[in-house]
Amino acid sequence: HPEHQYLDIIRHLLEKGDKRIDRTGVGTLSMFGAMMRFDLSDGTFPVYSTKKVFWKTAVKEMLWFLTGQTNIQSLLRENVRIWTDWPLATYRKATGTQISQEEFEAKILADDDFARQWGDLGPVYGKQWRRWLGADGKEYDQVADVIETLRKNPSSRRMLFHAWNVPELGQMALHPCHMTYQFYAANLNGEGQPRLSLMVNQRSCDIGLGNPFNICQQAALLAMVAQQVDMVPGELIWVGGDTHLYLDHQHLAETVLEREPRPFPKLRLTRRPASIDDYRIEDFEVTGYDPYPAIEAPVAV
Ligand code: UFP
Repeated sequence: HPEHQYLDIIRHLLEKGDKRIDRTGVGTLSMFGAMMRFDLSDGTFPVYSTKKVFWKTAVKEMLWFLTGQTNIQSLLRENVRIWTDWPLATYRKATGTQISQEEFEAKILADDDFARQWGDLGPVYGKQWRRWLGADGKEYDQVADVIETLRKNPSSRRMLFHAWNVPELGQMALHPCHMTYQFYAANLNGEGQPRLSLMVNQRSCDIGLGNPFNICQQAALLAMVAQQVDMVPGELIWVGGDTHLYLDHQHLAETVLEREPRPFPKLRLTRRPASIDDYRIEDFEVTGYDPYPAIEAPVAV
């Protein structure tokens, strides 16, 4: 089962991970250089089964990246709360108040001025993917450029988008973790549709909470881009730099290792939207997802 790739990384971290204090102060068991490959050509959607993954939230985050937005207000409207911790911490520090997450989110939703002042994450993924500001003053839509190249010159070796915009790193709530998305099309002259693969380079990976999310949202992206360029999904190849287990996620690690993976679900896009900008969560039909129970674990901020 391909999910054993994930479990093997977790086992390796528990047994041989390098124990260190990290930026968040929580501490991790860490390794450098990990890889997983998922064959998606039969419609497989790699949502791990050994703990329940809230794949809709992950796909909604991917759709939000694609809009180019960077304010949590639009995420909260979709009931996605995964980015709140960072602006909340900034707000608490700046004002010296102990406002609750619920109260803070309610204010972001209700008050546009408040959202503008406190809800923006800085130039994170969406901004860099869709509106990278060049030194020439122009904005570059890297996602549209990749799609155009896939249509016009699919054997190109230059089909990628990148979020590591050096001069803007300091303004981001979090430096990009999943950094580069590189595409590769095969079977361009054979029978049947070309196969589109995606390799993601993730410089830093929280294996307990981040990775299960990242893998399925990256598979969702591959499905959308493939559909837009009339190809079928091939492989998702995931490469991790500093791949780590937070020390307060050891219960999560031990629990998933006790569970035998169940078959991955299938993904079908129920319609063909006009462009990469027109997908909605309702377009993702996932069947056969039968996970073990979710495992609560704290996010390191
Ligand atoms: N992280 C992920 N995936 C993500 C994301 C963050 O694993 O999509 F946004 C984790 C990795 C790391 C932390 O534990 O967030 C970022 O911290 P740092 O910038 O110090 O690497």
